[in-house]
Amino acid sequence: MGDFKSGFVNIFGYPNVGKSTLINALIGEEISIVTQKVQTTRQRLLGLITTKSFQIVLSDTPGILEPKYELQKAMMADIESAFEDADMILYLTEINDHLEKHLPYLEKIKKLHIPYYLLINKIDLGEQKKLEQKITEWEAHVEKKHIVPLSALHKFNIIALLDEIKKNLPVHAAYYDDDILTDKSERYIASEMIRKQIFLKYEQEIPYSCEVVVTSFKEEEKIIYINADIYVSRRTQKPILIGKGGKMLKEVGTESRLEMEMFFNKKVYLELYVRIKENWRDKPNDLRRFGYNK
Ligand SMILES: Nc1nc2c(ncn2[C@@H]2O[C@H](COP(=O)(O)OP(=O)(O)OP(=O)(O)O)[C@@H](O)[C@H]2O)c(=O)[nH]1
Ligand SMILES: [Mg+2]
Repeated sequence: MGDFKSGFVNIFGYPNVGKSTLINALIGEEISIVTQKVQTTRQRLLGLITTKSFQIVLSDTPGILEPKYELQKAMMADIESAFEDADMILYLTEINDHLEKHLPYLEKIKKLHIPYYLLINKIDLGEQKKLEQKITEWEAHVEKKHIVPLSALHKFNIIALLDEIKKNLPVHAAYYDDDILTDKSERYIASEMIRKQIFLKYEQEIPYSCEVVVTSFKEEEKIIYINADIYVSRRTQKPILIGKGGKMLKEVGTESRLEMEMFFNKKVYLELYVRIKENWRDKPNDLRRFGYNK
């Protein structure tokens, strides 16, 4: 066991670049929710790949932003914590990005003196010529060996990236048991599946004003009984969430239940309640209770 390798490989990038899609592609399971909206991920989440010779401890993180309210400050605190414990960094960008906004982060990463990769994601959205152009632009700032083009969505170049990660893992004992897939509980994963449906189905402020807490998770041989509270931050949001005759909330329940059944490989009975917690996004106590880094 003397040459077992293990390390924290932390993914960073602006909102919506595909960080959660990437961790799912690397792990091979949907452990982190993905939507087309920015700021989908709110908390750092670990995903593990363990074999006989190595353990990769990946971290998905929220997208980098200028915090405007307490929840966003907590999201940034998670990014900071992932910065501090990284053994390796995967900094994700998109093929159509301008370089300028990334350069300050790149400088910060270089100063850590740990292995890092500049990943160019969503290459399926650009022509080969465009990609070559983008790589040339990046080469002015990053050595070519650090640049990896990929498509997290289409799982293109994921194996090559895994090989690079393995090569640069430090020699270290495993940090977690070999049967652990993520640091998050089944309750948390279930709550995220509900939040995902809220992100997919509602517009404007609603997704950003909701938090989901699983209050009960009872697993029996053939079925899991799950109760969850959805908190809104203003009274007026409750009827919007529920929809006419309860239609919208019912859809959220059905879709998230189906996803849970796939993930847990069991029948699920799901009950949702909508509750009001005025202005929770700005209250450190509420955020702490919701599990944020406050
Ligand atoms: N075309 C294309 N779309 C992608 C690719 N990777 C991710 N996406 C899409 O980009 C959107 C955002 O993906 P996420 O994985 O949620 O992005 P994120 O960086 O985790 O976003 P936040 O959690 O909000 O910071 C989703 O609609 C994904 O399907 C890719 O390789 N190609
Ligand atoms: Mg995400």
